[in-house]
Amino acid sequence: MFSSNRITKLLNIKYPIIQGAMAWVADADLAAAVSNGGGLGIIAAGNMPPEMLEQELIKVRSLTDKPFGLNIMLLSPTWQDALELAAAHDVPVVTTGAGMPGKVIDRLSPLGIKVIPVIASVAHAERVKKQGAAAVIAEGMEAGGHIGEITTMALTAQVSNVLDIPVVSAGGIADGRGMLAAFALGAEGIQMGTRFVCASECNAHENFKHKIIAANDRSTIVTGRALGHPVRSIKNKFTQIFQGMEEERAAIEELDKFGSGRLRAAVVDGDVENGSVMSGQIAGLVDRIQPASEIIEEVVGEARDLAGNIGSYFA
Ligand code: TUI
Repeated sequence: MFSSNRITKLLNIKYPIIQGAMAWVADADLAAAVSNGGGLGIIAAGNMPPEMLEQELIKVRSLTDKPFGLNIMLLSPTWQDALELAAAHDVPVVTTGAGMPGKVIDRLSPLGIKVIPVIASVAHAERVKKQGAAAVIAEGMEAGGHIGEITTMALTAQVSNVLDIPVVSAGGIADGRGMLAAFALGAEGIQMGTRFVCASECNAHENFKHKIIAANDRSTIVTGRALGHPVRSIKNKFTQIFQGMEEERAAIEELDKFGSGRLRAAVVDGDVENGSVMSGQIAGLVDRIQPASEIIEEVVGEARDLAGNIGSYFA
């Protein structure tokens, strides 16, 4: 159903589909389900205490014999612990987010661990390529969570133009149409987050999943620009108050304090009014909970059928 390309070969997977690394959401259960379905499942280290992360790394190997990845979020105070755990557990692939991954590449590449940074601009992409990245994930501002300023369409095409290493496209992709569009722009793989939140194997609170299912195209908002870390999430009581505070130029410390612990509240406790329901703009397209393997087969099948139809326009 998919021949192979540089991403499937690099990662040793069946389909070039990577599961987005979502803090508090992307655990061993979700990662194993995606990897067993032929994609690359990712465990998000996020702000996880190192002991808990180590348990997840042990658990994922008990659930799958397929390759998987670990995401290191570089804004986290514990990112160096995650780095050492990746080395100690010989994690096949490491993705990074929210910063420059030079130290991660220097530490892990000599061990044969493939490092694939998430980047949000052409300049970032060129820098991580020089630092030794195996591939990049070009993430547009349609994505959920911490984002850059460039759209997926503009970013994927421009990054693909300047890099000779493979490009994976992310942000605003949740079906086969998005996959095919990414390929047309020069990507050789896609990363999906929001769609995989609604996988049956995902342990995010039911309220969080239903907030995504109920969302439409205009349901998300970007807050946190004042903090220098813009974050996209679904509009709710929390974003409304936070936005008001930003408009009134509240002190950084006050905003930081107000925002602290909100993602966990939404994902773990299911408080989707006072918590941060991070989600991409494509949430409006996600309308049901289904197994990860079914999501993957559906996306690949749609892209394949559509490629045939579109090909015929040019016959
Ligand atoms: O990292 C993400 N998405 C995330 S991280 C996260 S946890 C969080 N929670 C609250 C505030 C901040 C973070 C939730 N979602 N995606 C990858 C990504 N990386 N998006 C943007 C970037 C990025 C930004 C700047 C990558 C590199 C970069 O470099 C800046 C520099 O140092 O030049």
